[in-house]
Amino acid sequence: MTALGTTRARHGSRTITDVDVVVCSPGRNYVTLRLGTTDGLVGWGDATLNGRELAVASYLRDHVAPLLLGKDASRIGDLWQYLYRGPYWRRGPVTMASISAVDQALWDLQGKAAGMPVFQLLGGRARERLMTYPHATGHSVEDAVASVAGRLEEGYAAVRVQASVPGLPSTYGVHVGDEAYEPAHTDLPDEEAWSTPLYLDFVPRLMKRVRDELGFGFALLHDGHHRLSPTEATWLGRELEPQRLFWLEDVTPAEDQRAFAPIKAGTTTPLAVGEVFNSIWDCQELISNRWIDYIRCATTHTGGITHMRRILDLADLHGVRSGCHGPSDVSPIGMAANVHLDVAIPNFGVQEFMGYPDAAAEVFTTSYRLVDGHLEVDDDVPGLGVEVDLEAAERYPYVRRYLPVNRRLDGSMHDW
Ligand code: EZ4
Ligand code: CO
Repeated sequence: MTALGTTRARHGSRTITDVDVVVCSPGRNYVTLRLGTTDGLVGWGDATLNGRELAVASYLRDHVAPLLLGKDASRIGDLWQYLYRGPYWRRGPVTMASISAVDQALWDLQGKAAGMPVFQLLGGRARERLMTYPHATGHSVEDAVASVAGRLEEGYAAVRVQASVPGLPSTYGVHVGDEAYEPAHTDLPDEEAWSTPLYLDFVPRLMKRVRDELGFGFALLHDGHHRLSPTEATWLGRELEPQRLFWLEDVTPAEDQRAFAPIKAGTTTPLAVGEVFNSIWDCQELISNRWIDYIRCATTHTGGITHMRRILDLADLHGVRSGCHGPSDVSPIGMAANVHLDVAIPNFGVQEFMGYPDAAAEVFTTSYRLVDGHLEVDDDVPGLGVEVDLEAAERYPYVRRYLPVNRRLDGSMHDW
């Protein structure tokens, strides 16, 4: 029997013939999907879920790959619906990272088949370059200020700053030793310590020092990493108002959308959230009620380009701008997907770019690059513009790494 609307390939179309999942660790773990088609094209997608990489690899290998073989690679929207509605069990980070990788690989293939970069398929270039923010960190306020100053000298127009909270043995977002900051550590989770009073006492002083010494001529950002109650978050937002932040990120655990209503009503410090979101259902209230200013979803964790476009369009309707998550744990493929969207959408805000371990450049080569603190993408490289060297990937096998956990000073669990 022939089903209506079947996604089986028709004559002359591009059929998916190979589905491979590669997990490699050039400095940190990445989950990469490779799709091959009958016309000899290869598309790449990113499914990296920091600390849970193998669950996504299994979802793709064991449950998605059999569904893709023989399908028409040009039907991006229909395959998205097939993978989202098909399993009955919707959403969740593992499922949505898997769908993201497929969707990115299909857009990559579509661009390569058309001979165009993906941003052309998304409506074309809307800006020449992207305001991009890196991380500045320090073990003291002085070090943090110097770190911000160094980033400004490199040409960045926006900088996120985090510094060690005095009295705590370690702090989120601060480098350890001379190494660049990386959230996940080898083997079992590090245990970090947390004190809300110490944090709240410190951050306003830190941000004031940055403004006092370096002025107001750049966008200043800070990440609260989901640790405050709505009341504490409102207090922090108010304290920071004189420093005119570009945004205060993830002030409260993100699954409670309505928690943002009193924060937004209580402070004029702009709010950003969304790096842990998986779908539009995680942020539709936040956006449609204008409780946030920036939506932080990453293309890798939110259903790929197809679904991100939907979120970003909803955001544009409500005056919310983009600030795609761009840590080192979104692979250069996922970063390329962010960049192609950023270049094309009307409501771009800023792009995070944490940078990558040196070894990652042996595996991934991109058509976007950092120029004077701003990301730019080539006009003439088709698809997402990322090349993946599978022999290099083989030199860096998977290494178990977990994100830290966070305990209050009495030993009980807190949000990390
Ligand atoms: O902790 O990506 O804004 N950036 C962040 C990151 C996240 C990591 C988690 O895997 O919050 O540093
Ligand atoms: Co963050």
